[in-house]
Amino acid sequence: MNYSIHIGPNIRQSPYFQATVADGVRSFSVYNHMYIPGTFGDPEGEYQRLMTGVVMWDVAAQRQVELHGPDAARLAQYLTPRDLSKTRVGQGRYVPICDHDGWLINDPVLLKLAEDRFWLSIADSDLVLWAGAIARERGWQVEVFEPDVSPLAIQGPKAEDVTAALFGDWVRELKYFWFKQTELQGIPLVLARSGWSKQGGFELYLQDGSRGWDLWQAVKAAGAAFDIGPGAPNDIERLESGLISYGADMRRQEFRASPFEMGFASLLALDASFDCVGKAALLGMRAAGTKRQRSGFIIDGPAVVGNAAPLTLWQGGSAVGWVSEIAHSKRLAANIGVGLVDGAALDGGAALHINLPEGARSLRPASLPFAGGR
Ligand code: THG
Repeated sequence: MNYSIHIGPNIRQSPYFQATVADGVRSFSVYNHMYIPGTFGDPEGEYQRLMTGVVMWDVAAQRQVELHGPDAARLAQYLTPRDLSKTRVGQGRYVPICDHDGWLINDPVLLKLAEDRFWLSIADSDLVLWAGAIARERGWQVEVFEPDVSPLAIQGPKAEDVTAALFGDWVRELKYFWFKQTELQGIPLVLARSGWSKQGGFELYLQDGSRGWDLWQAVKAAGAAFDIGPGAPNDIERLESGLISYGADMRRQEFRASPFEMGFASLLALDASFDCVGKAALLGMRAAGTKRQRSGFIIDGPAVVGNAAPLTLWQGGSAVGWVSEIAHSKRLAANIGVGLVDGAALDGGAALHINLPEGARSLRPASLPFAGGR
């Protein structure tokens, strides 16, 4: 490869950037206009650590959109078709966000910090513009902005021990997606049981960007006894676990998908009395029924290398969907992938194929997740 992507001023550096450089980061991607580590040079070892030990990830690119003010709860509910009426202060929720036509434009974790204060911990799209514009157009009393908040994830079966060593045994009682405002050596942060893996763990939402280096070192020091190592959200593990990646699995325009297609039907409260963006369109989609569905795939042949996806999914000469990401899973001894496929193509049972750079490969549908987590 005779090209590289340079580090420039248009893309933001995370508060952990220098710490990850010092610890040997080898590649970055860009997410929410911010560099996010890809690998520290040992993808296999980083995967094994996540599965059997503990890893620390710079996920500051999971930016927060804060809603603060008398109409914050009203805005939060208007932004998502998921019912928030039973969400308590200190609780997080996975909330699909749709546009007015019912297509997904983000799938954040919502944190309710107070009755009048929320964070949307967003996937890779500019939700701050969307939410801010809706609030202003409606004349609601709520400030919408990106606060100085930068998550650091601790993931893996030993993540709880590391986090307890840092904060105390109370963290062991924290329920999934619940969080607490706390501090570490004077560094203000929100501690949540969450993270983009199914191996268990926590996310430390740093609330002072000038302390990124300090927080990274504190976690590294407490984790040393558990052989913690740096890593990044892992494509193989997320495919095995069936975790959704907005931007890869669906995206506004090019690869649009509805919450029904993505399997979020049970998260929608379309019969509740509250109004939300896209409600009419979603009711229409529900009445019309969904043709496409999210599915896993097992891809035949030798181990796939690299990541050629997104790929058109073919049945004979007809395009019947697309595969958004593929990888070879050693744990499953199989090539796996996820995508969206016409239900009718599955009913027919006729052979499916994708075209990899080296040639066509047959594949068959598989249910998600491929593998269990913790
Ligand atoms: N943590 C935080 N912010 C995030 C992510 C995260 N922002 C970007 C991205 N990830 C948002 N998307 C997701 C997608 C899946 C999950 C969380 C955020 C997830 N899903 C579980 C599952 O699918 O099994 C649980 C969903 C549920 O119980 O409702 O965890 O990871 N801070």
